[in-house]
This record gives sequence, structure tokens and C-alpha cells, in this order.
Amino acid sequence: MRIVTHTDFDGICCAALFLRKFGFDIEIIYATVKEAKNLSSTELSVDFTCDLPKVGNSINIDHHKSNYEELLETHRLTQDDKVDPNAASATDIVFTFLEYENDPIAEEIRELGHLADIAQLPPEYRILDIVLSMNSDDPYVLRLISELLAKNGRQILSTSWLKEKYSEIRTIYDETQKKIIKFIKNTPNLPRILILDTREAINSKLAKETFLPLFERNVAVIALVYSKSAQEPVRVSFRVTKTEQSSYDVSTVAKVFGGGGHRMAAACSPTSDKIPNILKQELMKIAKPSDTIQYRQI
Ligand SMILES: [Mn+2]
Repeated sequence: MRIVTHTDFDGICCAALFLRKFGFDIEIIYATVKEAKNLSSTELSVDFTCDLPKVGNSINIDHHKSNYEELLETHRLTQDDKVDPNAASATDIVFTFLEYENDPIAEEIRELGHLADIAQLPPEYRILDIVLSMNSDDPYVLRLISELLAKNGRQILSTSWLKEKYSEIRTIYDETQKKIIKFIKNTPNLPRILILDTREAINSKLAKETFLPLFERNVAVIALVYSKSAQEPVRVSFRVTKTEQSSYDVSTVAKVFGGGGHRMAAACSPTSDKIPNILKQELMKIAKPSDTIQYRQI
């Protein structure tokens, strides 16, 4: 069996549920959205694609609205696919699909994937979340986390492996937190809609650490700009604060730049000449009349 799954928390939890069900011999390919799309143009035969656009003729288990719409438009949605844009996470769909019953560890994995995708991960999972983001391009680490989750459920938190991994990245994490706090302190008039360019100052893998503290300061919509390096494409991640979920649909903005996602969480890779002006124009289309919009560098 070969599965393609997303490199994020939801994708890892999907992998863990498959590993727990079918054993550790199954093959798992960890991919980004772009990588999944590229895999489709290869001859590779895949059984399941989780939390990503459907690869080839695999069974697609996903909850992204943009993927659902694209599957409909291209007539690639089959009866076997489990694509539900109303599901909170792909993990929720996998849990039901694999017919888990009376399995407390599987239940823990389901809850974890669910909470991670709705951005409500309990604080004790922060360490795992950070270790995962910092290693999201290392398939060995992703596989290891998936297996540890499959075996231990939430007890993954007490494994010595996790503690060791966290101590490796602790310094850079703490430095990033300091930069975020300083930025907020030095920016008294934060807008309602913020384009935040982190390319100069923050490790791209930790850029998303900026979301929560900014939402706590009453920012409603964030367009987070980051990039692995000057040579790599620019990435923009959009988020809407929880209390304004019904007011903004950022997936429409991501779509303009060839990306997609959900109403409250979406992403795209515009060329850097679009930032900030074209991006700002598109965000203005989803803004309320009273909203302020600003571009800031951290
Ligand atoms: Mn997901």
C-alpha cells in the first residue's frame, strides 16, 4: 500500500491512523500541495492521498474546498473519494473511513489531528508542533513522528526522542519568539488586515508562530509572507481570526494567485513583484469598509 499525505499535523495524523491499521510496512510519501500536484504527472501508482489534492487515480481523503471544487470541475471525483469540505480535518475523515472503534489510541490521534487543523492544539502539544514544523522537509522525521503517534497516541509527549529533538531547536525558537514580541511592542497601531513580511527576519519554518500573538492584538486577517531562501519561491499563508471566521473568505484571495485552501486558512505562491501592492488590492476586495490594511516587515 502506498499513501501520499500532507507534511502538516493533519497529514501526519492521517499517516498514523493508516500505520496503526495496516502495520508499519506500508509506504508513506510526505508531500506539500505542490509536490502532490507534481506527483500526479508521474506514473507512480498511489492508493490513498490524504489532506492533499488527489494524486493520479488514488482514493482522495481530503477536506480542502479548493481541491473539492477542482475535482468537480475536472470530473476527477469518484464514488470512492472521501472529500468533504465541511470536515474539520482530513484525520476526522480517515478515522471514519478506517472504521476505528473502541481504540483509545486511534481516538487520541483523531482528536490531535482535529485540534491541530482548527488551530486549537492544547499547550502541552506545542513542543511536538514546533518539532514537526522545523522538520517538515525531513521525511525520516515525519515517518518517525507518524510511527510514534501510531504506537503511543498522546504518550508521544513523554518520549525521550521528542525531548531531545526539542532541545536541538530550542535556541532558534526562543530567538524567534523575542523578535515577534519586539515587533508587536514596536507596532502600536496594528491594522485589521495585515500583510506581514517575515522574509528578512524569521526562519520560514517558524513564520506561522506570528499568527496567534497578532490575533490576540485584534488583527482579523493575516497574509503572512515567507520564503525558505531568496532563491526559493515566495509563499503567502492567509489566516482569519476565530471570531471573524464567517466574515472573510481568504481562499478566494489565494485562488487569484494560483493557490487555495479553506475560508479561514489558505495559501499561495505569488511572484515577488505582486507583493505588497497586488496582494493588497486583492485583500481589499474581501475587506469590510471600516477595515485598515497595512504591509509591514518584521
Ligand atoms: Mn488538513
